[in-house]
Amino acid sequence: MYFGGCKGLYAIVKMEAWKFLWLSLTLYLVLNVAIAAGPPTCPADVASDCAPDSGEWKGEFFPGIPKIKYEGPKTKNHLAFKWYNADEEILGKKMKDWMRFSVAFWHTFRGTGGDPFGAATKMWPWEDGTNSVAMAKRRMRANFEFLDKLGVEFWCFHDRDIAPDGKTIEESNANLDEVVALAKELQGSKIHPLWGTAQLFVHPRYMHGAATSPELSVYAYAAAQVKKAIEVTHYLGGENYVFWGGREGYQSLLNTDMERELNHLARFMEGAVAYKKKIGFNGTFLIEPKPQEPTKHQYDWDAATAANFLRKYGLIDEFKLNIECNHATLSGHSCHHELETARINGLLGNIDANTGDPQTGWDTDQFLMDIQEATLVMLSVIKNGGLAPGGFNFDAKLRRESTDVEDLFIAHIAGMDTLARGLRNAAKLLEDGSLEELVRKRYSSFDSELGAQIEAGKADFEYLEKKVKEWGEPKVGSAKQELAEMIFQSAL
Ligand code: XLS
Ligand code: NI
Ligand code: NI
Repeated sequence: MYFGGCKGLYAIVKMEAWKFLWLSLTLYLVLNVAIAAGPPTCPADVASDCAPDSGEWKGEFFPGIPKIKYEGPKTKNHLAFKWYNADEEILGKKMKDWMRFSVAFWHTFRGTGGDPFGAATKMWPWEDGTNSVAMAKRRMRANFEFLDKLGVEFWCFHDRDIAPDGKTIEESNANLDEVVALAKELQGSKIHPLWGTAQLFVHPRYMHGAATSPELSVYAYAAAQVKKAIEVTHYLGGENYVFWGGREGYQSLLNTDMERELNHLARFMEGAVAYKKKIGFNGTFLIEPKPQEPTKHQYDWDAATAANFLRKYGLIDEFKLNIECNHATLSGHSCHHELETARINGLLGNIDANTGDPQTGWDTDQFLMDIQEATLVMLSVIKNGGLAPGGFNFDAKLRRESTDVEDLFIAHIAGMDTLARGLRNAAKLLEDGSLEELVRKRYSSFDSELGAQIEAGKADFEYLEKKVKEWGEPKVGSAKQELAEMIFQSAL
């Protein structure tokens, strides 16, 4: 403003030298104060070093990124939704209510791109390289700006990714309380956790397991940690609580008492249920099956194994399952298979939305970008009547080689669009009805009187033998698999 026009310049030239110097100095000071008082922002570019220390920072973390809006399939804007239109109704329900998307704090804000062979590739501009409480709080602010810009109302966390571990459990709990208090403030009334969980796999004390550790003091420590994690999830208004047993399993059966470990695991779950009821937490408890990694064999191998565990120990009414697509494929199933197994057992509670790589044998946690897979996933979700109080948690991370801050947005947008597209396709298929009709026809012989008797458990083997003698050799029809695939493809 001062040097804004020709008039201003002319006046300065006419000024005496000392006055000019004095004016420049004042101006310099005024500008400096003004800059220091404004909220610092962080250019969305990893090369910028704008976080030299871990002081609290309330500026903008993603200054170049607008609020993400729906622009429709034709848009060329990669920072817009093409298929996910939050308030649009599909089969009588808003898209956002079908999806209930959630950002996974650990991948999005703690993921470094490091792998077993290489160092971190991502050092986000707001990170100062420490694991301090101040840094944790700053990161929490980044999380809420991210959620707000993406238009997502849920987030998921492990206790130890949001706040640093302390030297004692009291110190760890105090750290967690400090960060959680800020999260509660930043959440406002619209945002809350889809679920919380305890990280029972990073610390060396858990190397033999947590609830299944042969060491009693570790079992107790895990119980204390889960107790606290349930408390903070409850405090933040979390709708679910997850148990993923990454170290609950064995490396060798020669040194393992599997029966005793499984009994301990069941006691642990009973303890958690009792505590949840005691404090009035109404969120759903979810078990997240995974067959292996990091442990060679994990007890919650897949949906059917987890269901059997819950039934055996009388816990089936207290839990549902959190199905992760990448875990499904690791267990030799498709994601669709795991979702259907959970659904028909009344256990489909939540989905960890990700996918693996067919050529890589581990949990690569990629964003789900396959429209066909998304359509199959959404067929199960619609048949389940939605997932609420569960939803879709993006347990997915950027590739090691994706290092721009905007990639965090692009990945989530593409993941949300893919599932939204899956929802649209699945709705089309169900409205069209031919696939369901094909399945119905395939079983139509059971729609007879005898079929009803069999299904009701009222046809004994002697009676069935009599019918076989009367009918002779059965006539078996076509499965129509290719027709089913053709119908399915036509909806994509
Ligand atoms: C790891 C799991 C983990 C859980 C939460 O493979 O997916 O991230 O979702 O502990
Ligand atoms: Ni997961
Ligand atoms: Ni996983």
